[in-house]
Amino acid sequence: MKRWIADNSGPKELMLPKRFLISLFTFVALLTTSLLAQAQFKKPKIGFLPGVVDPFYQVMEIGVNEAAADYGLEVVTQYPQTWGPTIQTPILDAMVGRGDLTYLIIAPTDKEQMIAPLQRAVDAGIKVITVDTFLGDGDYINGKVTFPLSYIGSDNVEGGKIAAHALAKVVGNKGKVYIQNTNVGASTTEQRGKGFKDGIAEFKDMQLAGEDYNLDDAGTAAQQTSAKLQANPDLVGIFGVNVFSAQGAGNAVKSAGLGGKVQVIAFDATKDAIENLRKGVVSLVIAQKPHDMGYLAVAFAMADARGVTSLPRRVTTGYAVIDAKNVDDPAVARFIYRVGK
Ligand code: T6T
Repeated sequence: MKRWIADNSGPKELMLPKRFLISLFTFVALLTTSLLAQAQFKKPKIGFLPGVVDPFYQVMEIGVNEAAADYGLEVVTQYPQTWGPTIQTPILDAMVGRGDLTYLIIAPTDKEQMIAPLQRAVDAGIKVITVDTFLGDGDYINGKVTFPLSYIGSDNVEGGKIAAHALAKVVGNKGKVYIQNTNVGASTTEQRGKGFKDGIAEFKDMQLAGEDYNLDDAGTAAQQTSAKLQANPDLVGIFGVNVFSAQGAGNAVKSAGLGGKVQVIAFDATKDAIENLRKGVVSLVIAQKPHDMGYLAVAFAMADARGVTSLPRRVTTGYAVIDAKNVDDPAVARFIYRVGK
């Protein structure tokens, strides 16, 4: 091939070596193929719909945003102000109605009542990943609901058992205990309650003095706990199944002057739970890994969009169990939910 170059001395012929030309053609061909592949790949646009505004989901959002930044993806996040399908469904419908989201990462607030609204999202072409909570029985391979790509969250029955065993240990394997729970129908807290009851049943000298539902409100949790403490002066321990349940239970124990006498096991490692641990009101804090849940959910959406077909339908994220002895160990303290400053 000939090329002409011009300078002051007039045009000259430039000969390009054959090997160079072959490399050039190969490079152009590869570039074209890769550009075509990129043009065909549409980056996912993700909706993130947590269960409620609380430090657990705020840490999850940090994980979501970090993964989105790493992959260069856009995420639209909408928080319900309170827990429940009545509040969550219209937000979900509005997210579907936007028409631009291709994946939805959601913590369904009710395992039955959120099935139909999420089926509508799937029918509109949105792929669903559930984080923290599940739909149906959580078995997305053989269970009654199989449309979500995956369920990423803690093993909550196991979490409830950890709480029961820890409480039994601090109270000397005997006495009456009580559960502060949130909402019937929330898969996570229901499973924690079940795991706790199963765990307590292993101790012949321990009894369950009841379970109250606070509808995810710390004030209600405190009132119910105060009433339970008054009616049961021999109560030795309380399991607070999540952020607001543990907060309310802790406040009631403190205001009754029973800190250290009635032991509280707190699920979720908030600042408040850690302060109560340091004061001796709470004897154990069970930290989940919401950051991992959020990060992995975005990574799963990206992988699915890229054509990955072997994504696990269930990912269990694990716990860090925090007590007064290990709370300052950096390997454990990194799981305390830190939001803002
Ligand atoms: O405990 C978490 C979450 O796992 C649960 O599903 C609902 O409550 C929290 O968000 C804490 O408030």
